[in-house]
Amino acid sequence: MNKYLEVSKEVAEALASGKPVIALESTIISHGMPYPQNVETAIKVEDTIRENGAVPATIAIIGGKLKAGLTKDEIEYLGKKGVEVTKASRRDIPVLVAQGRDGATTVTTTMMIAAMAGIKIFATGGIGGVHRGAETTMDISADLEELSQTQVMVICAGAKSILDLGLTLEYLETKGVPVIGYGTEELPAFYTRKSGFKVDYRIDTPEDLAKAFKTKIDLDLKGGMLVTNPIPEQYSMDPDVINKAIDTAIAESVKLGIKGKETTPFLLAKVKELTGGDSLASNIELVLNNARLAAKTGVAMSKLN
Ligand code: PSU
Ligand code: MN
Repeated sequence: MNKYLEVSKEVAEALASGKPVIALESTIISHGMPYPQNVETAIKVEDTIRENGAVPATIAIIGGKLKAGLTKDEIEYLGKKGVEVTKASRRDIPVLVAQGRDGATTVTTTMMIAAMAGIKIFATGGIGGVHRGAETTMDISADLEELSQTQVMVICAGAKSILDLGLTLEYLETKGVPVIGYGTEELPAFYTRKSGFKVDYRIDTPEDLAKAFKTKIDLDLKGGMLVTNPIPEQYSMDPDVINKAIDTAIAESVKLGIKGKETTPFLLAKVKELTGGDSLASNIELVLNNARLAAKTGVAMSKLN
């Protein structure tokens, strides 16, 4: 494994001395936002994690290496290349690594590489899930399988209603993944604080999040924990505006016959196009909010033994 894994000096030193480290994904950089906002946000997220007492480890596949901890130049490189970088899920790793290629890591592959490096907590925007119409397309994100087998806490703002949120929760229940609401009983839906669906448990402090996940690790229960952190009120969007955009985007993807790994990036780009700069601004703020919570939870976890 060490042959393929490359942990940056800063991240390796932090892990060796028991300092909290927070993993970050790179698909959000290459596929999630336009350049240069993607690079600016990625750097701002790293700074936010440092300001809150932890060390950031942005994860990607570069030149066939599984990297935990990127330089600013590497972040700039991924951000500039954008959607030309392969969106890398679990199935993509062997070929990309064998051929010395680049890959932008999704929630799935970020969890995998974080776990290989010994990182326990990962902050992002939104996760993949069960798509609407999955009863015929079988389009279910590999993120849900990864949450069921890899021991990393994922802190997100819920999932966008480009997905079937009810079916996504059912799938996570079947797979034994605890879904926590941070300060809420309701599953947030990324741009909005409400979805109409309940989470399994409400937890109100980073200390209690850390304790719950530490207990899962101590019990040797495989799989992760999904923490859903609602977007701050002042940045949340009008549900009617966002849901209308989502419905239009889905109708268009069906009409164009979009399939497989293209589905999520297509829907995300379309929703963004339809809602203009508002959704980008909200997206950036919710990621920063998740980074803050992840760093605080990491600090709390490093105090437990
Ligand atoms: N949902 C979002 N923003 C994202 C993604 C999903 O709101 O950036 C990205 C994440 O990297 C996630 C991936 O892991 O898309 C899921 O893709 P798929 O549905 O193809 O599994
Ligand atoms: Mn899919």
